[in-house]
Amino acid sequence: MSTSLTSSSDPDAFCRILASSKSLGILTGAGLSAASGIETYRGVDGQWNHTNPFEVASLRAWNENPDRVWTYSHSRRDACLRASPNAAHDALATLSLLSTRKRLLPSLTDPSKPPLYITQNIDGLCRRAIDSIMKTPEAEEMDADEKKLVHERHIEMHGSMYRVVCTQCKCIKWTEENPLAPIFANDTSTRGDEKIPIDQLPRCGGSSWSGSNRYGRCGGLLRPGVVWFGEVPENQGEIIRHLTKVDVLLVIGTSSLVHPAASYAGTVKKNGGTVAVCNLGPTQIDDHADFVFHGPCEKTIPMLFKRLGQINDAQASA
Ligand code: BJW
Ligand code: ZN
Repeated sequence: MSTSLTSSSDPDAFCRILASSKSLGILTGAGLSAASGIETYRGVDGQWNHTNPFEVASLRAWNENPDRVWTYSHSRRDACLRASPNAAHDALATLSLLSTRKRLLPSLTDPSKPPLYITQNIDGLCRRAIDSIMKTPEAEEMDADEKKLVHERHIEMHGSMYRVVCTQCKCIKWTEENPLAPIFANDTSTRGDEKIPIDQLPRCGGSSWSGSNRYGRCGGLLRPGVVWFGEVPENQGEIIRHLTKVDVLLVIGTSSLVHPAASYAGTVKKNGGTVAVCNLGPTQIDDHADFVFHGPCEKTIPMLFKRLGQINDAQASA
């Protein structure tokens, strides 16, 4: 982004723009899950402060040291399985409901289409919040196609820690089984630098694999179904296709240091859209954003949506 704008932090001014959005996009990062107890990556309290990302989140690391990658992935996955969505996940998930969209986003070109929800997070907490809200009585007015769209327009661009991919037969499996291999049943912190033999790492067909060669049970080494540095993030075509139509982009809890997600705000600005950043503190893209709301997103997002509802209700009854 080349232009520098003077950003505003006026919630009412932003809510008026949000209320007139015809196509909303949401981009989230690790800060969204901080209040759920999941460590962010960067910053003083971040994962990369005590773990070298190139030892655990690159294809080279995987090829050289899959046990190190799995030990890291298991401990993060274990923490995420124990965590629950927080108030920011829940507030964003309400936009999956047709009734909420009609009230909060009355100008959407197609109210039956939920906002484009792109997350860099691999922790599944956004999806869990959406799944819970889709089980509430408010979701009953939505038909099967409308519910399907909610899932289609929720994109986990860096993959998911609940997905594993077999490096041999290439099968993809979604699982919340924990641990994925008996070796991780013991406290990993007590193992020190001891290497785990490759046949004790998660394998295709599970730990009781007994020699079949079948697809999905071939005994091959499983890898986490996440996107590492140097790999191409998922659904890029779809993201760019939708993003060019987005007129308001909410960028929540991301340092905006990792590409290509870091460039999405620029795409929206280039197309004349509005960008709002919600982050604990300053980020790379604040100078280019139209609105910046500093503070914990588990507070700012519910606050903005509450205000948006009040403004829309007042307008409707005027
Ligand atoms: C709160 C809060 C609260 C805290 N409320 N806020 C040089 C220039 C440009 C690009 C490159 C370059 N060198 C290499 C690249 C490419 C590279 C890249 O961008 N590197 C940069 C680091 C320089 N990118 C890639 O390799 C990507 N692939 C790629 O580019 O392919 C080429 C291609 C693209 C498109 C089309 C065709 C080709 C892949 C990136 C994969 C990232 N993977 C990871 C690891 C996941 C695996 C695992 O954990 O096991 O994904 S890295 C990590 O960073 C993770 C995250 O999704 C990602 C982004 O982090 P995020 O979410 O922003 O978190 P943080 O911690 O950085 O920030 C948290 C924020 O929250 C902070 O700002 C806090 O203030 C805030 N916060 N509490 C609100 N309560
Ligand atoms: Zn296999």
